[in-house]
Amino acid sequence: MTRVAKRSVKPPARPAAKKPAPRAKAPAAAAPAAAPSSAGLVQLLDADGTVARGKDPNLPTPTLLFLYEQMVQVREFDRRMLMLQRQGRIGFYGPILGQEAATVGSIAALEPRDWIFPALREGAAAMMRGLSLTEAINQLIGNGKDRCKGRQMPCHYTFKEGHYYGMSSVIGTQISHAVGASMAARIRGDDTVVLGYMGDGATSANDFHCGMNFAAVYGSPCVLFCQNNQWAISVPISKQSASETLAQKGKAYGIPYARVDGNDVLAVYSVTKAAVERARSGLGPTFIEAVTYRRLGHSSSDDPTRYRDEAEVKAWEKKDPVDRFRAYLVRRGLWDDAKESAFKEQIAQRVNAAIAAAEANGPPADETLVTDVYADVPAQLKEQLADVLALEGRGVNEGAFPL
Ligand SMILES: Cc1ncc(C[n+]2csc(CCOP(=O)(O)OP(=O)(O)O)c2C)c(N)n1
Ligand SMILES: [Mg+2]
Repeated sequence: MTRVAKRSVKPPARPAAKKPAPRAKAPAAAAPAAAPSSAGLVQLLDADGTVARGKDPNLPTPTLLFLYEQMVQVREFDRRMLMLQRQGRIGFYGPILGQEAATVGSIAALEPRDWIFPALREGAAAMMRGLSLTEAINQLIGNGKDRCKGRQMPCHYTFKEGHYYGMSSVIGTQISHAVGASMAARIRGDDTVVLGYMGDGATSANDFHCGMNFAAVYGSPCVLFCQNNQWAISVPISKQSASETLAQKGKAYGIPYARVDGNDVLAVYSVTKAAVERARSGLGPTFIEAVTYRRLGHSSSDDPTRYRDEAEVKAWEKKDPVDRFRAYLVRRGLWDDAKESAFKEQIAQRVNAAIAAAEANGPPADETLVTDVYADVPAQLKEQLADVLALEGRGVNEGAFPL
């Protein structure tokens, strides 16, 4: 073994340390904000569902009803899926309660040919694009009819025909993917627009910088949409960013930006529509911050009562996006109690039927463990599969995750 010789010479004397300049006092961490700044906030619907004179975008009745029905459907789907998780019928679920307007309103602003690159809470987009509820539940269960054959985390739907890109758990990655896909569309010469989503937490990720910068420099035909739901698991927005708003980050990159009340579906739809049209007409990207609130836990594995105040949640319940929009529809004579109860009954039946259909599907075949990666399954994988098959019926690891 070679030994490192001891130093025989003295190390040079260090230059006399300069007295360090007094450090600026670190700002005290702001308390989790119950009421985010209202700077530049676009709002059309008041808390009670009234639209100020001259501000009503006057959307056609079928569009208004579509927005409302989708919001109600996703809320019911969410409620039922959380129940299934609590009953052990699915392993995990990420709810969107409180964010229905931000999700539904922005997706509805696209044309069917446009692509969606979702973040954590836009599963409703796949269903709005035609993924059946049964297929969505197949994915949550990870059964044999799941397109991903149980290889993805629940809620990571994928729906190519609906131009819905499979979500990645790795926060922020989809931002640069969305920008890249929009560039691809432009190079191909079509007028597809890409809507890329992110949460407030993703604005601290490298991909946010890469995506925003690239989109700005190349004038990519995309809309980057941030659902600022005030929390990134247990980290409040006040510890995520020192900017007054997230929208203003667009300014630094040279991207036009907008800040919208994310619990106001009319405002979300209108702002996103304008941004989509801008992108489609070759005027480049827009960054949108939708100010909203995640009313439940980050996921079914989270307990938000451990890190946030219930009073904050209660304050946001009063800004409920579904109640607010229903009040608007009722005022316009487009909705009433009879329609509400008939529709809720219809949705409940639709979800019940979808659960029953999905639960009737068996698990993926064992063989699928080794398919889809190589054109020809390599020998060592064949061998491992044979070992797995040999365990079948012998009660080994039955029903338990073998860790
Ligand atoms: C690169 C990366 N870092 C950390 C995580 C762990 N993680 C999962 S979700 C999440 C918070 C995301 O917050 P936000 O972007 O605000 O989305 P939200 O959940 O509020 O919709 C974190 C930190 C991750 N998945 N990927
Ligand atoms: Mg968040």
